[in-house]
Amino acid sequence: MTAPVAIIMGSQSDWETMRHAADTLTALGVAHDTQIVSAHRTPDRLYAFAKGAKAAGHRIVIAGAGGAAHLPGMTAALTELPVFGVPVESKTMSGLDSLYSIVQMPAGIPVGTLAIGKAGAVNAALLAASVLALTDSDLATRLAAWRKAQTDSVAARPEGAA
Ligand code: RP5
Repeated sequence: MTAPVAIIMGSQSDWETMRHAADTLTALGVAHDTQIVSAHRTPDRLYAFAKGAKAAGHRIVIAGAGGAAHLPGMTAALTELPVFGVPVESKTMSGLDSLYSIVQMPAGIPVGTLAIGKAGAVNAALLAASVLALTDSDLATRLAAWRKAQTDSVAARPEGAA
């Protein structure tokens, strides 16, 4: 069976960020497929992936890219699947360029845009899991347990305080 979540990224250099999406999905028991698909360097690969993603059985696409980050928007233009965009932190502009490139979509082609960097990658995975959990009660149970463990891990007082 095809993985319900496809994680795509513009470059190998994005993996350091996007692996947090993959790790989070793994922790929740959500199968995912991970590919490098560049809007600029491999446009034919992008077209083939996005046009075929729904028929291939994917239900959600998480797309991470940095700089002039056209990957999430172009993917959303080519598929009806929900696309969550992760702005990868860039060296020159700390990811603000990535964020603006991804978040400022024209009306009609939505990209659900997350925070810059690791937090965005983790939250894209959690959002994907939340959507899938609407029709998967076992996943809903695992997601609730994940959230409870997170809550339980937060101390009432800061370590080192008097
Ligand atoms: C984007 O350009 C990628 O998403 C990456 O974040 C950025 C830099 O890519 P590399 O030059 O590191 O391959 O397309």
